[in-house]
Amino acid sequence: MGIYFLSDTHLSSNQPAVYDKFLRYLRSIRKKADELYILGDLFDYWIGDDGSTLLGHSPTIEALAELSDAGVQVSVMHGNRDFLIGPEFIAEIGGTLIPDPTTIELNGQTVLLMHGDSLCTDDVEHQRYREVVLSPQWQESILKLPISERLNRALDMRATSEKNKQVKSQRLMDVNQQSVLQTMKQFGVKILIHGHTHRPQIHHFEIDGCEATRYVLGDWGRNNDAVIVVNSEGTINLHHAEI
Ligand SMILES: [Mn+2]
Repeated sequence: MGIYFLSDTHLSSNQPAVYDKFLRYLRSIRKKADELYILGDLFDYWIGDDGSTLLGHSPTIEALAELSDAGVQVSVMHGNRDFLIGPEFIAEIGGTLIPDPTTIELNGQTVLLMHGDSLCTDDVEHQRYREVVLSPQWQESILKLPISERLNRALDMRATSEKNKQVKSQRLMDVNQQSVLQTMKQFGVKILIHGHTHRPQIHHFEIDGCEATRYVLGDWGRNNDAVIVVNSEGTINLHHAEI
């Protein structure tokens, strides 16, 4: 049995191969997982829980609900694309919405879980965007709009984000190490797991003379489907999603 972590599947009906792989992966872990943590950007965009059928996401809801029914504890964190995931979706899948950041205990050690974009502090523009879209007032005003209007806005935002990614430097879009250290110290942790940057990797460094580790999950779009599986001995493994 194990604890599974994944992020950045960016599910969208435009990417049927990724969608299919994700559904097969969920089925494959049903008998092996105790817990599944989805650390943001499960969906490429989300226009409110009432828009899930329109976007073709019923299969994901069903697959996650099946996982919950099988006894797997499913926890979902918002990413910077699917921050409008709400209580209705969470109830439908039988899961829990966890805040970003969240700490959990893993084999006697406290582990910090984040989506990761809040650590990309060099990208001032993204931090400003984050502040807007995470404000309850903004979210409330968006959710009041008709579904078609919400969809148009989501597609616009997605296009802008793709365009920005092409002109921003690689360094700008990665985490800022000072922000990593500061956040890990603030939460008193030596292990951090996050996604968002699409750079699956294990980084070792020191915090106050102690060994610290940052695990980065992959994105599923470009065959970067790096997930984390923590086995019953508590070993943390980062590897491709095996089906
Ligand atoms: Mn992201």
